[in-house]
Amino acid sequence: MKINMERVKRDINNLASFSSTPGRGVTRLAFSKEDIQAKGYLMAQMEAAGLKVYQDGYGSLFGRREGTEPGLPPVMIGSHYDTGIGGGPFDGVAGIVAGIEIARTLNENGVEHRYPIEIAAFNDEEGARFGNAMSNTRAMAGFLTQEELDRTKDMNGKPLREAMEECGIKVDLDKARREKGSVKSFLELHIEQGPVLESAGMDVGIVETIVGLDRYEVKFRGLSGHAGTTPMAGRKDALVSAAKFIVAVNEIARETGKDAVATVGEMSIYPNASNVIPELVKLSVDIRATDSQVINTMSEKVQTELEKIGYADPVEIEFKRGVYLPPVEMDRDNGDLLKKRAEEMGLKYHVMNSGAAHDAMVLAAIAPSNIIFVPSVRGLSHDPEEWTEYEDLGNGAELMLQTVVELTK
Ligand code: HGY
Ligand code: MN
Ligand code: MN
Repeated sequence: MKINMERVKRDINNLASFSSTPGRGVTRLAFSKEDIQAKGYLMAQMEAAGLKVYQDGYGSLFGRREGTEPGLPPVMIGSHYDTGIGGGPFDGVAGIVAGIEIARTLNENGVEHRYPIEIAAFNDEEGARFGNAMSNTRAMAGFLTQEELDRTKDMNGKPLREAMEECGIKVDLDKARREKGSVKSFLELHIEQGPVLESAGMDVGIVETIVGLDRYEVKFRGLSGHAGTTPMAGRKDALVSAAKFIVAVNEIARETGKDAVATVGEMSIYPNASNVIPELVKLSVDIRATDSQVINTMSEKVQTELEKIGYADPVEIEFKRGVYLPPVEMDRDNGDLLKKRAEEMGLKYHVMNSGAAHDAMVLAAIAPSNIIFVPSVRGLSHDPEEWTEYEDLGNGAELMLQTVVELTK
């Protein structure tokens, strides 16, 4: 039984074409035109693979290959199909494409299994448009509330609920929610998005812990004014205060050490004109570590820094938490199964943590969840140069296939 990598390559290339920044990486923001195109493509591939296709109350897409005992909870394999801005062709979709290819391979070999298999295509994992993250899987695990849904807007003020309805999704959180035990296991094949596997010469990674993630939005409000006629004394320059904060965030992570990281990745300036003193600056803060205590300490220091700047500078500061996800341990038993299968396949595997957040960290709340990493060339991701050799992706998909056959017996 062998995965057909030509079909995988075809799907990855077709999906990469659904991008709003052609020639500058893949940009497929949640609930955008490109999202609708990609979702339609995945639906068609699932149907062509003989899967029973359905959507849940949050618009997540599933393709079900029935088991001989349909009443049993499914083994679910999948990932997300949205991207960040100017991302690469593999982040997320590689796990969905591999899942659909596994279904085709099982069909071609006439393989039956007791437990049903469901291929899952989740949206809005990146949070690149609405500033949240893992919305679809948080809805599935019951973590996403009506309140969050109602207050969430994109950078142009478009409400999330409205953007979803324009994509034909009438949100029903009750119908999205799955209870603990309703999924036997969740497996996600994902690119590593870092340099570890490539530099260690490893074929696959088996993830033990996924970092926790604490995301904030901060607003600095000063006073616009003429750049030429306004004396320096008495200016209320929002960007100067924001700049002090950005440097401080970087310093806090550096002095924390261990695997602590903090990033200000998104920023908007109003009115953003060369001859006007900046009135309003909005920016994102992304704090991560594998130890929740380290995350909390960094978040506290960030808030203290804001208080100091607010006290010293004549600007108003608003600080709003976007999403908090604690660090998550992957399932040990299925992790051991992955190691055993990898050894039998002669694959060199590396047990490691994930510095990137993933849908598996949310679904771990309702099902034993695990991630298989495949190497990223030069460790690059969230970048148009993101690349994974198809031979490496094939190893990950074969390992996934062998493990799914075992888990669905
Ligand atoms: O941000 C992350 O870690 C993931 O790539 N969404
Ligand atoms: Mn991803
Ligand atoms: Mn990503």
